[in-house]
Amino acid sequence: MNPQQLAKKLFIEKFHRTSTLTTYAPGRVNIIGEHTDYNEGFVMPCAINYGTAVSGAKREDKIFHVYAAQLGQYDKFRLDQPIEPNTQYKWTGYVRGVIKFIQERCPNFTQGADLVITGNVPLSAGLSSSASLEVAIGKFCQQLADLPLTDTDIALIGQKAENQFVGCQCGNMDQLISALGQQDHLLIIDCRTLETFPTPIPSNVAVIIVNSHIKHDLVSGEYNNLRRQCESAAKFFGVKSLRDVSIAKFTEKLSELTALNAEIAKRAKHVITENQRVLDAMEALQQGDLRRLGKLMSQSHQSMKEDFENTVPEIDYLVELAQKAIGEEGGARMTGGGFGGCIVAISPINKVEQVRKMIADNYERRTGLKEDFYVCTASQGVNVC
Ligand code: GAF
Repeated sequence: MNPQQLAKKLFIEKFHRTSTLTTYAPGRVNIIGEHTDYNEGFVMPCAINYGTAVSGAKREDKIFHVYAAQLGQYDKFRLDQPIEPNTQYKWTGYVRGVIKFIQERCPNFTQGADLVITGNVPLSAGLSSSASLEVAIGKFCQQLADLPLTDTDIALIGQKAENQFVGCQCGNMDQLISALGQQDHLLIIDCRTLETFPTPIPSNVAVIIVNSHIKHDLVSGEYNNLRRQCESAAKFFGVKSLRDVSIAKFTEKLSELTALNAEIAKRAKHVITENQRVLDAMEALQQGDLRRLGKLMSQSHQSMKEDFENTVPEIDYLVELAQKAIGEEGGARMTGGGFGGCIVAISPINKVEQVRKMIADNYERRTGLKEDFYVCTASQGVNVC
């Protein structure tokens, strides 16, 4: 049963009536362009065939009564009073935060509802389960009260909730791809202008995700700290964001910045070169040049490992194994915020079993952790079902 069907079924069981509205938003995997979104640069994610469903119906009052089925937990709050965090359960921040910032845009939104949330995005794996929840909730509210919000508005409200309500200073990639993803396409996003460039995934190519099972949690200080370091680097160059620093300019000023703060220089190097890699990867993909795409992915991983310093040994090992099995006809790298989570690999379809076997034969033996292996389909963004 998919999450949409399950959410509808659970709604009947928990609230003893039939739901009238169900929304679904996918998680994401990022092919290349890591930590570039909040530097107003470029990213290349696709929405995946795992997501979060919200199913519910209006109430007569102004109360939201929410059941999170995967956790067996409830939350209840009024929409006609200031929305405050519920510190008991972390997930409630994604729901309450989105509604709070919807109300900032649409102050008359006080329509109550009963709803059930469920999903199948692996949690704390760097596949954006939280962004998919924010976007699914945002779409649910938009439909519930016919609010004048586009899917892009919903994505940006989700990001704001995460920044200002939950406390993670994330960029806009995860929410935008969850809202705007396209079937069988990667989406290159200009995170400054919000322009999107859908690019078809060649039919002989598989997008593989491997979960390392090293848990990653973005609210933990590291992510916010990396973002602050990037902002300091932008200040050094006298620009609004690192998007505005060319590789030539960076090279010219590198020794000066390194003398000032070597760590910040390394962070900047990753972001500035990664932006260029996304643009090069777009070209490689359009030309069907998997070898070049693979090389760029591998450079991206090296850059995270050496300069952004957000990989962990288990992830490095998974990348090494996948790359060994794929050879030069594709590539592998860590995907998402870092410090654990998943790797993504682009491989010819006829090599998928080799990759699976290479990892199954070695990863657990070395790390004591059993990986999860997915071949994913690029999916449609948020929808009503
Ligand atoms: C996380 C964040 F939520 C994104 O905004 C992005 O910065 C990503 O890490 C790294 O590319 O998923």
